[in-house]
Amino acid sequence: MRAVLSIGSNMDDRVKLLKTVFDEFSDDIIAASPVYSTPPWGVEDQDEFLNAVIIVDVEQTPLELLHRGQALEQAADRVRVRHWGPRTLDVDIVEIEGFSSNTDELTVPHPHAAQRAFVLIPWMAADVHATLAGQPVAGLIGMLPQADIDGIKVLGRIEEL
Ligand code: PH2
Ligand code: MG
Ligand code: MG
Repeated sequence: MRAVLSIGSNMDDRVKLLKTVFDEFSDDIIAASPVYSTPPWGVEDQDEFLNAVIIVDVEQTPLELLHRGQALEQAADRVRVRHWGPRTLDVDIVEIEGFSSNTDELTVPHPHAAQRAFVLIPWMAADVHATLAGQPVAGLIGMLPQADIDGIKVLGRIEEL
């Protein structure tokens, strides 16, 4: 099963926390974006995030994959004081090939992905031909406010940080 994961951190040692995800999925990663510095979206009075997207191929069910991401969040001593607020580590399933879900536990495709430059820009860096619910990600990026795109800065590949 092929899945697209968006990962983010804006607390503590952000690079180290993102690395825990790259390490966990090292045998499963098909493609990975560089790491980006991104202005906080939604709740703006918080620190900048580091974000990346990884595309994985796993022999797991969607819920098993979700729980694997949640275990990483817990290992990062995840705190989430506010909805959309600061967090040590966030591992979100953006999309799973050939699968959709709308339950309390798992909503896939991710309901906000199309509006989030910090998801779409790394995603396109990992896969130029990416589509979200049938729409090319490149086209979705073109519909975002320019200011959202301008705020996003590439830092480099995780191995170099
Ligand atoms: N995650 C959020 C809310 N806002 N902003 C940025 N830049 N990056 C994120 O990963 C992020 C966010 C909720 O998960
Ligand atoms: Mg999130
Ligand atoms: Mg999340």
